[in-house]
Order: sequence, then structure tokens, then C-alpha cells
Amino acid sequence: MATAKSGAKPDAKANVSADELKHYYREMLLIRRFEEKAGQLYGMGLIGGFCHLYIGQEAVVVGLEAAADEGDKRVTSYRDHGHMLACGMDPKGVMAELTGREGGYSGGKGGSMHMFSREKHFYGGHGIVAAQVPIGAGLAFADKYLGNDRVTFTYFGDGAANQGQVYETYNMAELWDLPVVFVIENNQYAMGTSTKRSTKSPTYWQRGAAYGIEGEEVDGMDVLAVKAAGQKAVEHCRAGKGPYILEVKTYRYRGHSMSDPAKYRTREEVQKMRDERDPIENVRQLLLTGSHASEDELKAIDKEIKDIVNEAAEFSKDSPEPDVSELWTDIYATDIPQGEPAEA
Ligand SMILES: Cc1ncc(C[n+]2csc(CCOP(=O)(O)OP(=O)(O)O)c2C)c(N)n1
Ligand SMILES: [Mg+2]
Repeated sequence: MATAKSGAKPDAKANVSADELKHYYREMLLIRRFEEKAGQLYGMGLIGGFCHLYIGQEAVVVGLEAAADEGDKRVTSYRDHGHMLACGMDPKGVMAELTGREGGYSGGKGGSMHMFSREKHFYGGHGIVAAQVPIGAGLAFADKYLGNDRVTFTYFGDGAANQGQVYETYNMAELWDLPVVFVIENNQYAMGTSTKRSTKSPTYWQRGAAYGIEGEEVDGMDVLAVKAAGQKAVEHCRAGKGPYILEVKTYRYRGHSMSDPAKYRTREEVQKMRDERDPIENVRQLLLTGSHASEDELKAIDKEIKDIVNEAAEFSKDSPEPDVSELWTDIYATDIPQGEPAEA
């Protein structure tokens, strides 16, 4: 068993095409603008309950989606809007769920933390810290049982990484060689608690070593580094070698949720990350300095994204509230998929 600390291959930037870079730019910008709009709608009282924004962390999910194939699965925490958009869920359906409307992914009954898409293999959206980790292993178990080569991306935070059920899951995932990529989104804080205050050994990626799970640390502000590490992890899983851990170093710019007094860090700390490490600005610079795109082309993409987000916001306001009778629907599963085990 070996663990390795590494990032993107040195040639990751050299080999990337203009179209690929533009795709990352567009996808990350969609998440950012969507989240900014969600923040505004929250401020206007159109979104209720908890709402955790993903601003600053966009390169994590966009990089990993670039390493995923059709049919691969994903499951995450309550900070989930970016994951939904990156796997291709409709911004209108996501925003309408935030505003609690009929046109939302859960018919307006789930809200920010409880959305799912069977079509896109997105399994939520979980409000209990680390609860999604064993669920991710269960999804991977199903794929192993059915004998296909699908992989499950199981995302969780640095705070969640200190939860006991993560280690029960590691043990079983490695014991059964489950095809699961454990993605630790280390944004340095769990609510108002920095990793420095909560964690004795902050190299989360190494913690799988006790179970024989390989892992590595990745620069989560660099979408190309994330993609390269994701591809390596996915190859490992598809080759039947069991789980893999990626600790992706990232940063959230906004508060933990919409009600966060932000007294646990300085404005300067946040501003420094925004100025020096911003994942979208990084790709923008790669596009411009490599002459892959002109300022005008990028402006056109910005406009295209703004329009998509505005349409989603309009849809989420126009969609009606669910009927009261809907309180009694979607309680029990009725169509449970069945499958035969793969040949031993
Ligand atoms: C089991 C449990 N304990 C506590 C909470 C309250 N809580 C919600 S989010 C959170 C912090 C989790 O931080 P992290 O895993 O780093 O994820 P991040 O919010 O940074 O994405 C806590 C303690 C909860 N939801 N579930
Ligand atoms: Mg965190």
C-alpha cells in the first residue's frame, strides 16, 4: 500500500485545449453567478431555511466532473448547489427548489439541502454532517454487486472528516474494494472552527493509510490539478483496486450559511484568497495569456451565464407553491430498482 502527496502532472496546463479551458470557465462561472443570485434571493426573503453557498470552491466539483463518465454517481453534503449544476442538473429546477416551488427538483418540498436527480445520478444533498459518506459506499457497493464499472464520488468536508462513520466506511470500502472516490473538500473551516483548532493531524488524505486506502492532496483552486487527480482516482477505482481518497484544498469565500457572523477569520484572509487564488480568475488568465480567448469572447460567455441564471431566478419566482395535498406524496419509495448480482 502506498500513499502519495501530489498534484497535477507538470504538463497538465500545456496539454489543455482552448475548448476545454472555456468549458471549465463557463461551468465555474455558472456556479458562481448562480450562488450569488441565490444569496440575493435569500436576502429578499424568497428563499427560507438554511442555504450554504459554494462560492470559492467551484474548481473542485468542475474538475472532478471532468474526470467522471456517464453513469458515475455523486453524493454530497448540504453545500450542494455546485455539485448539482456541475453534473448537468437544470439551474431552473435547482433555483425553484431553493424558493420552495413546484418546479423544483423535489417539488418544492426539500429545499437547498434535499435535492436528487436519478437521471444525473445525483443522490443529494445531506444535512447531517458525514451522513453521506456511508451512503456513497453503499452506492458503490450496488455498482460492484451489479458488476458494472461505475464510480461514486463521495464528497465531504474537513469537519466531516473527523466523524466516526467516515472510518467505519473506509474500513468496509477497502475490505470490499468498493469503487468510491472519497473527496474531502478541505475549505479550512467547519462552521466557525478552523482546522487548526479542531484537528491534530491535518493531513486528512493520509488517514486512509490505516485501512490500506491510497490518497493524495490536491490544489483545489486549480481546476486542471483537480481534474488530473480525479482521473487518477477514477482509473484506480475502475481497475477494481478499491477506494481512493482525494483531499482537495479549497476555500469558501462566503459564510458557512446565510446566517454567519464571520468572526472567526479576518476580511483580509478572505480577500487574499480572492485576489491571489481565485479558480475562475486563474482559468481566465490561462485563456487570455495563452491567446485561447479574447476579452470579447469571455464577455460573451459572461453574458450567456448571466442570462441562464436570470432565467432560473425568474422561473423560481413564477413557479407556484406546491399544493397542500403534496404533503402526503413522495413519502415511501414505490419503484425500487432491482438487479441481479454479477457473476463471481
Ligand atoms: C452530525 C451533525 N453534527 C453537527 C451538525 C451541525 N453542522 C452543520 S455543518 C457543520 C460543519 C461541517 O463542516 P465541514 O464538514 O468542514 O463542511 P463545510 O461546511 O465546510 O462544507 C456542522 C458542525 C450537523 N449538521 N450534523
Ligand atoms: Mg469545511
